[in-house]
Amino acid sequence: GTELKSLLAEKIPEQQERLKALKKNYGGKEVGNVTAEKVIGGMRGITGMLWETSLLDPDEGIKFRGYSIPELQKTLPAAKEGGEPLPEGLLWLLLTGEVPTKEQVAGVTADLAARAKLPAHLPAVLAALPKDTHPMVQFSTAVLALQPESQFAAAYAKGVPKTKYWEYAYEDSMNLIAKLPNVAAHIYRTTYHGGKLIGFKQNLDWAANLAHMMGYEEEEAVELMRLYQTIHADHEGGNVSAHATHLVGSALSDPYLSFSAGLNGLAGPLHGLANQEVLGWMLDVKKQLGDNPSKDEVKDFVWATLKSGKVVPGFGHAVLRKTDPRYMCQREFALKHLPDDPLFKLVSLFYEVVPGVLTETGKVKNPWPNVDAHSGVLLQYYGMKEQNFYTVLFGVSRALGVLSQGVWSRALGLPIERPKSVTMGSLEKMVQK
Ligand code: FAM
Repeated sequence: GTELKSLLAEKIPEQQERLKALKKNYGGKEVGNVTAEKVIGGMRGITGMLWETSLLDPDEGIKFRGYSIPELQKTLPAAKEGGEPLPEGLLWLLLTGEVPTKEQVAGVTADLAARAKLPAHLPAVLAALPKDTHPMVQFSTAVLALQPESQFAAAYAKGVPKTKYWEYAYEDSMNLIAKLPNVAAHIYRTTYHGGKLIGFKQNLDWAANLAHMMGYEEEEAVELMRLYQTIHADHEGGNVSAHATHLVGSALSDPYLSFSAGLNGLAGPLHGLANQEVLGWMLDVKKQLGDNPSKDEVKDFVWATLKSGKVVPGFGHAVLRKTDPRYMCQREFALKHLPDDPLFKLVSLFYEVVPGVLTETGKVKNPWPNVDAHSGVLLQYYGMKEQNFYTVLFGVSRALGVLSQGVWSRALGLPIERPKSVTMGSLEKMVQK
């Protein structure tokens, strides 16, 4: 486990020098323009932040430290021959930019296991919430309930030098990432299975333990959890959960405070909650049109959704302009493990019908499916029917990306974020000049 931290410590000085040179030699260079439409339209396409762990190309999709999802599946160590990547290996890659060996991944698994124990007060905090509290609210509350153990907050209060911030951000991030499977499983078992908790199992990898503590032991379900935790880990810096985590962290709020902020953004129906919304929408289709509706029936249903002023969950994206590779790898998994599943057939039917309708609206910039269009169907197949829990699994994974970047943001000394806002009056003056 300490091998990861020392490799990271080796990498930081050269990147600090690189950023200093970039600022000194090219600081005054323009990188794109800002129009009134971008100011009004949610800063779409404005280049305005640094994010090292991943980069999103509108056509290629996500690259994690330069690796696509198929490349990760080929390159990262797996639990079994030809199996899905171990998320611990992705964590190593996101933090260091290097692909770890199987032994190095095992070291991270052991290090996280040693940090996984929850503090005694956590169950009582969650038990105090109303019974039907949404799992994402429970999850964000739990992360804040873990904040008293923040080493970053304690070190800052003691006045440690800036140059050491990244070390405390690293310790907090590893402690938090280690505890998330436990927290998620605790929420799942108390919310849906009468509070019958299943204990942490030594020498299981991080994702396998998450599945185990939730009550899923089937090898294929564990393989799905490894894939799921890998593909949701990061999606560059501008999406709401990454950006919120980044923004709050830039004020030197510790990793617990900033990740809780990121989770609150992930809980939005236009962002991470869409995976829950997709399942709800699919069950509506099934209820109304039965198990194998015709293309025309689905088309009418999609139009009805649009006419009622609702979005079609699981389709579209603010950056992507092609089908999300995170959708495609889930499709591969389904073709391999559950080719005849009725809900998978329905997802495939939506893939044939929905983009055409969204294109017909003339306003949707990306009519193709995103990661959320497929994820719930896979979880359902292995028995995880509680769709209101799905975004918690998304959040557990997203911690790998946003907390790794948080360590780097502190190491690079990125300043507090403070973009300029305008009133419509001042904007009118600017554009009417
Ligand atoms: N269904 C209906 N309308 C859609 C749509 C969809 N799937 N995607 C975009 N539009 C509409 C959008 O609402 C806007 O309409 P108005 O002008 O009437 O407001 C218009 O098309 C232009 O929007 P856009 O530029 O194409 O998309 P945005 O960049 O504004 O928004 C999304 C991107 C993802 C928020 C949008 O595609 C959406 O609402 N999708 C459905 C919800 C969803 O699946 N979110 C999950 C995204 C996923 F990547 C994640 O974060 N987990």
